[in-house]
Amino acid sequence: MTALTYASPFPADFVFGVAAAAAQIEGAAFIDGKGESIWDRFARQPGKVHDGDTLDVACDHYHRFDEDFALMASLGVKHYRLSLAWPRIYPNGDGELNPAGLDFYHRLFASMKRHGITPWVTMFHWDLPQSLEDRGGWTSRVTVDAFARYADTVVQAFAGEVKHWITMNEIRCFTQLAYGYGTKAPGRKEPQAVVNQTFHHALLCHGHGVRAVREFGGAGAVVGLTDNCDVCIPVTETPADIAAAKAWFLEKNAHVLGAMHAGHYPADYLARAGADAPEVLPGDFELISRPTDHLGLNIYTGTYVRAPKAGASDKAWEAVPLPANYPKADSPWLHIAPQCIYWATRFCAELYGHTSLYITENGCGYNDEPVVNGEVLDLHRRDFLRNHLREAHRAIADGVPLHGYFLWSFIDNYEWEDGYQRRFGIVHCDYETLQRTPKLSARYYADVMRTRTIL
Ligand code: PNW
Repeated sequence: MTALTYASPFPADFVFGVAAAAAQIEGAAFIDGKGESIWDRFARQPGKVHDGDTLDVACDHYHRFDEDFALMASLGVKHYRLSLAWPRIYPNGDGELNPAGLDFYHRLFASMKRHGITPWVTMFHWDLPQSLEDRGGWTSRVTVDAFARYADTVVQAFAGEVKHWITMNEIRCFTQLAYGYGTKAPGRKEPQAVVNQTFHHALLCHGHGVRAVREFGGAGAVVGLTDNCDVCIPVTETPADIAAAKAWFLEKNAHVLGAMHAGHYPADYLARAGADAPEVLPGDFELISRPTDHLGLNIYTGTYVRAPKAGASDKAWEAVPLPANYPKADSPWLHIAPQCIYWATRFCAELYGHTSLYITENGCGYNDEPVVNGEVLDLHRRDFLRNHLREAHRAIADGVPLHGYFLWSFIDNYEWEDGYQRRFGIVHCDYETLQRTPKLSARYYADVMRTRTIL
């Protein structure tokens, strides 16, 4: 292989795609037998979601997927990461199967095929069936057993249509943020011991997802987790700051990536957790640490880290607080730090030996992006993409096994507790008319995908 230089195109087999998730775009929340999800319930509780926005209609992708895939194809999109709505397939999480749910996805995959788009399918992207939450949700092993059955069902049903599987999306968001901080559905504020147990159950479900693909996925099926690892960036790219960032990365990601890699919870994680450590049953880690084919990373931002001044601290690292005027998107957590792409992928390869990495999400959310004379001039998003793609390119040039990039998101959608006000799409959605209008960033990304070059 000839070396990649600053101006070279991305490698010929590098995957460019776009991403979305069922609950955020499908709508049809109570149609054709779909059961209630924890987000359907949470959105109706006063004060939980911006403006009380619900998922009932969203982008109405349920009825408009053909139009959406035609638009994707016209932009040259060849890979689309989507998720399956568990409550569409098992309205109560377990028990009775809803054949109309499977039919919907068969029709959707057929449309993708007609439009020349390859599906990358996430089994679980946060829309837990409410019935399972009523029985303990992620705090209970009932959910693990139900997920095992659901994973078997979907892999068997779609083995002919889907070859790229992702088990879970962002474990931290539906455990720590949902059962600890309470900002995401179901909005519980449990003690850390309970939260740690929800992490453990999510890891078990990931293992069941891998098992299901190995058993039923058929020839050529591949599977991995999508993690939103905590990301750090060395303040200066000097050996001392890089070593500090690496130590920080190991510590912050010990309970998901570290545990999966080691085949047990790392000793320093157990020491920090103390009495709050999760309960582990015999056989759990055989499932959790089953080998995968790839690791997906959702990367949006990062923490700056440096080596402490000599004698200043007994820690190996020091986090650097951001000044108040540091640039950010409208999502309050989304500080703009493009090197997050480079360092997250590089550390995953170096620390855990991953040989096939994908950015399964990267993007930015803004509030006011009006259509003016038929255009949304989102130069801010064009810049964001450009700068982050540059860091993906740099990672590849440095030998990091980064094989693809999925932009979040194809279309503006339901941004969870921020409702519809926060727009992440390269396609604008008018929530009254449901009209789709590609933004300037869509034209930009189309040109990048076509030329495989950062323009
Ligand atoms: C991801 N954070 O969520 C999700 O996978 C998507 O469903 C979501 O729409 C997208 O990113 C944009 O938010 C995140 O606090 C939520 O750092 C929160 C954080 C990161 C990602």
